[in-house]
Amino acid sequence: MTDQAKPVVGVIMGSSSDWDVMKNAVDVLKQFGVPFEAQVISAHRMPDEMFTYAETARSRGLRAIIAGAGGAAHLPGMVAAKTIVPVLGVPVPSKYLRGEDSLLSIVQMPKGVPVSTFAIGEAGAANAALTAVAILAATDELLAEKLQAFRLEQTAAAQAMTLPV
Ligand code: RP5
Repeated sequence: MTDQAKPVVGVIMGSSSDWDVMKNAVDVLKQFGVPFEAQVISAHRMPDEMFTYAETARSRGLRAIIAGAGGAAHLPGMVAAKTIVPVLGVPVPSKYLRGEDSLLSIVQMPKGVPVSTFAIGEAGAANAALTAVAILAATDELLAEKLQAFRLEQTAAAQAMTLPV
């Protein structure tokens, strides 16, 4: 999956079974009009493709990589090992440990090679994309205005909340 313009954000995941979670990141990128690419890159089943993806990410124009994986979720960390493009890790819920294993696998990077790690599941995927938008907004004033407007919408929605008392 590739947006028409040259992608600036890469969304990768270890399996097509991660898509239901990771599509939440793609939805946010679409909402903000950020050109992206999305594909399956499995760390343990496609290690050579994983390294090529990471090694070429920066020269291909990617400015952030959102990497989702479940279980022994080594994809974000291994991608981060091969690129200086910021890697935003999304723990995908796993069958037996509900993604707590994924979270700990992704977040516990040794000092020196960071992976910015988000919440387990849909919220994490969406927030990873919002962070990618914020990274791009540092040098894109139009995107910054869109992000500010998005925040103000949430403020207004919270202010309009009522309780059944
Ligand atoms: C990881 O293993 C993937 O990220 C996925 O979350 C998990 C299960 O993969 P499948 O067996 O569904 O392909 O590599």
